[in-house]
Amino acid sequence: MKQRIEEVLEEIKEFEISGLEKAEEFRIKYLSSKGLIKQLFTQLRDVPNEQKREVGQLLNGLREQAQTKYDTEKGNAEFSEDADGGMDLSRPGDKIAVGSRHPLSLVRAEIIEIFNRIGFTVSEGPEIEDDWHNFSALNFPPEHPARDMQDTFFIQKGGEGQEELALRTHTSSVQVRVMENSQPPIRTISPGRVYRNEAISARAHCFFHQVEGLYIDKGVSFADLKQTLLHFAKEMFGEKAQIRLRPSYFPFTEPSAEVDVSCTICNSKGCNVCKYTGWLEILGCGMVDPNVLEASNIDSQEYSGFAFGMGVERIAQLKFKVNDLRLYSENDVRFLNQFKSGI
Ligand code: 2NL
Repeated sequence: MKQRIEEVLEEIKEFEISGLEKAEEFRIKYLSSKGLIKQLFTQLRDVPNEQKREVGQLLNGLREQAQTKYDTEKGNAEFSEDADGGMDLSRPGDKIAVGSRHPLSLVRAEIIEIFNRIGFTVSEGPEIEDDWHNFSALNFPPEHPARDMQDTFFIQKGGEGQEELALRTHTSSVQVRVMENSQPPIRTISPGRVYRNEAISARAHCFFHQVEGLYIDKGVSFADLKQTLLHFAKEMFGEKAQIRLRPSYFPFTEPSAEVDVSCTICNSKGCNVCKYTGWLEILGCGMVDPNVLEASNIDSQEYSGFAFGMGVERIAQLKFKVNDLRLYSENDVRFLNQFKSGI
């Protein structure tokens, strides 16, 4: 019996396991319930009692060796089959989902590029503003409705020794800072998020995105404003685009106008987007009120300027035919995935 165990031990040592099939062959031959080692254990019954202990120990050692060899070699075989034979190297890789740029980012970038090309730089500023930069410096009278809780998100009511702070309602506040910190010529646009205290619906939201423009120098005229905006409309909506100006009112400009672009959807023939007028409103503008220049220490006798402000959502709506403002901030991938261009 001892000799038989020695022989099997030798056999096991010499057995070459070169792959998963061989490993299974080894397991069946030595380690399975009908395998050699199990048989030897059965024969332990016939071993004389005084040898039982010694032979039993030898058998246990044999089983342990076989099991260790099997575990190690099987592991090795699995590893090497994974690394080559088990893999189809010609299979295409897994598709990685690539995100897309948000339509508002695409349109904002396009607006910025158009104005960069004609010499406007970008200026940015805080979203939390004081009364001066958001209202007073822009010629808002003390009782103007925009200063009301209903229209503006106040975040700190000005008590004794405390400044009143609000979420900015337009990015003109950034341009006030530019005027305060530099002298003309000034040619700048300020893109950014602005806030209004409004109920959310398809046509209104409590925040939206603006790009405002400001040009101050000697002799800047309303004709310069008109031509700059016509250039913008053609760059943004195509060479055929036309604009028209309607008189309007803003506290910070005089005279003021609202600007329509010819309907790009029906070529001004009339459709339900332009409500059969042939025109779509895109922005507000005007000549900077002398009071606004003076409030920021710019001599209104020497300098004049124009300014305009547009909603990025509105421009994107016309470019991409978006019919509900809420789509911009809901992050529905069925909406966002439609804007794969520009990457
Ligand atoms: C609109 C109208 C406008 C301005 C913004 C402006 C800025 C300064 C001085 C004077 Cl610092 N004006 N900005 C002027 C006219 C209109 O925006 O409807 N925006 C969505």
